[in-house]
Amino acid sequence: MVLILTLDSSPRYFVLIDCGAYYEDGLATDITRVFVKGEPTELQKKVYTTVLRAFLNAYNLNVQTGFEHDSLAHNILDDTIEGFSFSHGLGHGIGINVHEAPPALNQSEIAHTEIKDNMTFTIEPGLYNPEHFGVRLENSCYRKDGKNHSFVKMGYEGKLIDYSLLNEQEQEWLKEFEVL
Ligand SMILES: [Mn+2]
Repeated sequence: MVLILTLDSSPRYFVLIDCGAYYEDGLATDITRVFVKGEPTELQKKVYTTVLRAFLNAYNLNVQTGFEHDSLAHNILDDTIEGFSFSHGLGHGIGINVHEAPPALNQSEIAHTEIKDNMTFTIEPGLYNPEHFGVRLENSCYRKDGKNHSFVKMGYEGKLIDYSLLNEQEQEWLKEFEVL
């Protein structure tokens, strides 16, 4: 488990928890959530909501390859918030190992392989400013009937969502995760 405390200029601490567990038969899981102590700043909400938008779009829009999923996320995250960048691939295959391929969700050659039914992988967009703070939201997912599904049913930190930044479609998609 990785637990990162990131300190804003005010006492509004971000906690990022990236963790997973192995099922008895040896299959891995991986999830990341971010929480805030106290009332978040507008910037914290903007960064969090932008990362959430990247997740919702990459998860729901019907594209076939990891390369296309990754590109969708970059379109939302790149050059959106000054000082913050999306500095890693959107996701990785997951199975007996926490990181394995195929599939791969990034800009590499192997990511041009089509994501097929029953493949399992993560979707984990993020935005980071090394001097300030970072947000990553990660779900373990699988492909079934040509659509992405999530093993993760955990919801999101409501205080950090700026609904005015989500369009109607994104608000609808979010309902799938409105659980504890
Ligand atoms: Mn991961």
